[in-house]
Amino acid sequence: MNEDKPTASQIIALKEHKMKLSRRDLLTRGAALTGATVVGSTISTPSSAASSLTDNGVRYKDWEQSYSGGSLDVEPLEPGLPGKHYQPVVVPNGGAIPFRIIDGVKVFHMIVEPVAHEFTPGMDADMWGYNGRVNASIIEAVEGERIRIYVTNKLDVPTTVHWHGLYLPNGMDGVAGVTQPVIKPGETFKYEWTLRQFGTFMYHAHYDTMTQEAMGLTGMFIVHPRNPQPEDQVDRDFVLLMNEYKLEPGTRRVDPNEMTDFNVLTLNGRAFPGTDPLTIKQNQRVRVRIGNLSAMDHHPFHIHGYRFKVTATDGERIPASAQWPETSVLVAVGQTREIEFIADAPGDWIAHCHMTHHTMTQMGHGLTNMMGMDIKGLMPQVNNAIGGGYMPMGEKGMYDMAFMQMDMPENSRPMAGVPLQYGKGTMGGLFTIFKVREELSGYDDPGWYKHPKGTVASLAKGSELRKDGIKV
Ligand SMILES: [Cu+2]
Repeated sequence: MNEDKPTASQIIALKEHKMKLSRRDLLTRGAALTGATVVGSTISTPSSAASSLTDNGVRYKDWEQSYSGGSLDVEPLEPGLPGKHYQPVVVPNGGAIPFRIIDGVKVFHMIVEPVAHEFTPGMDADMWGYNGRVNASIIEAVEGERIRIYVTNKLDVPTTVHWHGLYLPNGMDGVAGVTQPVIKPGETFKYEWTLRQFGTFMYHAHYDTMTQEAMGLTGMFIVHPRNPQPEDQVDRDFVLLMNEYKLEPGTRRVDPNEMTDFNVLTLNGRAFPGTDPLTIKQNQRVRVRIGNLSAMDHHPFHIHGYRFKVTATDGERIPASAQWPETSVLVAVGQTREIEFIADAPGDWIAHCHMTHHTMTQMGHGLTNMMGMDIKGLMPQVNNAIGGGYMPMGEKGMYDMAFMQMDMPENSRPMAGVPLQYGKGTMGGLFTIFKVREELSGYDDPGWYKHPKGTVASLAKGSELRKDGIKV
């Protein structure tokens, strides 16, 4: 129906007014442009135009004009406030950078600085971060508002900040040398633009990026919709950023030169058991915004006990008809994904990268396979000879390490032996737990789930084996 398509100038006119309009207005305007008729608050359309009037119809029309948010020259809307314009997200092990409002502009102050960072209790590293945190300081804003971000560089090297996935004037893109000079040590730069989109985005250093991201300079950037629709609203809205580092046992400096063998895999800068659980009341609707700014690895993030829907990427919210079900969502380097589910099943549901080496902290690779060998007494001898740091897997895998009294190098954790409800575990790294409870008085860690009697896997009784004809 070519005659029903809006002309380019109509699209531009629509876009110029877009920021001032509610979503219903947008639908109405879109309907007018596509030849639909509007009766009261109900939109009726000729069947030929119906396909362009899905819930995202107007935004898809934008694609004919622009992939980058349209005209820069939009009139900012009033700054959005928590509790009034949006429900703040939850950042396990982290938080939002505070803001103040000056003459209708939301003003943030980011500080790039050295951070003494704890990956998990017993394992610290000297890193770089934003506002005192590594990977866990977020910027939270609202579609349509104008933001001004001051960036103060307290490192002794230059840096810049790139706003990843955001529509902005080219000169605000934060690429050292291409769109701006570097921010020298001690300098404060100013970034300012009007947000013309909503969703889950990221930010990171864009000068000597390989080194600076490997030292910790990444974070998440959340933009809430100006006019949230029922499908945008959830009860718990979590943010998780995935990263990977190399920290040799016995050292405190992460190694930016590592290209493949990362040994500390993190969520919001923390490795299990240092990751805060995600606490949820039964039947709450949950969103998890997952980003990946690892150096080299894509991570399939898997949640036990649930399926979820992939509802958005950093490109756009996915129309309901195109959202797809998963139990693991692959988040590639440089991507974000939003997933949603109803937490109707209580319990302690673990969630982790499904690449098994990414749930092991300080796993040593390139070592001799010890499976089936008797290595008792070997470690002290080897470490004596080479000055420490040798940590092979056990002769029966990680299992025997969990129970062995090992001489651990300083500032490292055993790969196995995390105390859990039913014994010691053999996991670390990119791993956390969704704690879904029938009753909650707050969102602090509620402890381990108390399983109803008869619902936990248990040792089979002889009588049961006999009855079911199982011979062992
Ligand atoms: Cu992974």
